[in-house]
Amino acid sequence: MKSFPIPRLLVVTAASVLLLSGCAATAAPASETVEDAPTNTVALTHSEALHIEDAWVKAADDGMSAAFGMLENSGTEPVTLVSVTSAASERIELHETVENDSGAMVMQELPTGFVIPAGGSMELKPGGNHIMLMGLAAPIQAGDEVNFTLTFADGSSRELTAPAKDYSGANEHYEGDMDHSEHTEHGHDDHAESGN
Ligand SMILES: [Cu+2]
Repeated sequence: MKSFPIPRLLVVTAASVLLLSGCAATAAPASETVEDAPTNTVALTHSEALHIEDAWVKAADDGMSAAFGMLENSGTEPVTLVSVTSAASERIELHETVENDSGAMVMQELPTGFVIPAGGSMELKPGGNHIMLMGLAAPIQAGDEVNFTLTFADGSSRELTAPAKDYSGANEHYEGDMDHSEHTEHGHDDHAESGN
């Protein structure tokens, strides 16, 4: 009895809000967030803006491998790839390859992920940036299709399937790890030498 007029008022208010939202076209439905979301409502997600060409994975029996390809950003703002996962590998990192103090090329994780500028591209290639597979779940053989999930800084994600192929060059970049120089000081490193 006493509650009767109240719901009716709520209905009218809600209807007004809906009408206002409808006029605001692409604005977010919750009115309190409209002012916080200026232009992003019409921009592409990172996942939508990124095109991936010629993706491939290096075939490997165990241990480490890497995935490569061309990342192209067709959007109007930078795309940041922050993480990659796959059932094919226990751990996956985004690596860059740099020259260390002694002139050797070593790879290291890029904590910021891969940033592809608006309208630009980034090539992942042996001896350069790459998606590092650390701890293969099973051998990856040439011809296998490897599935990845890519996650971006805006929270969007996408699947990527890349064929595996044999690649014998630049092995030293993948066989060596950050602790390699310490092993060799002892003179009896019995692993990780196949690339040299
Ligand atoms: Cu690496």
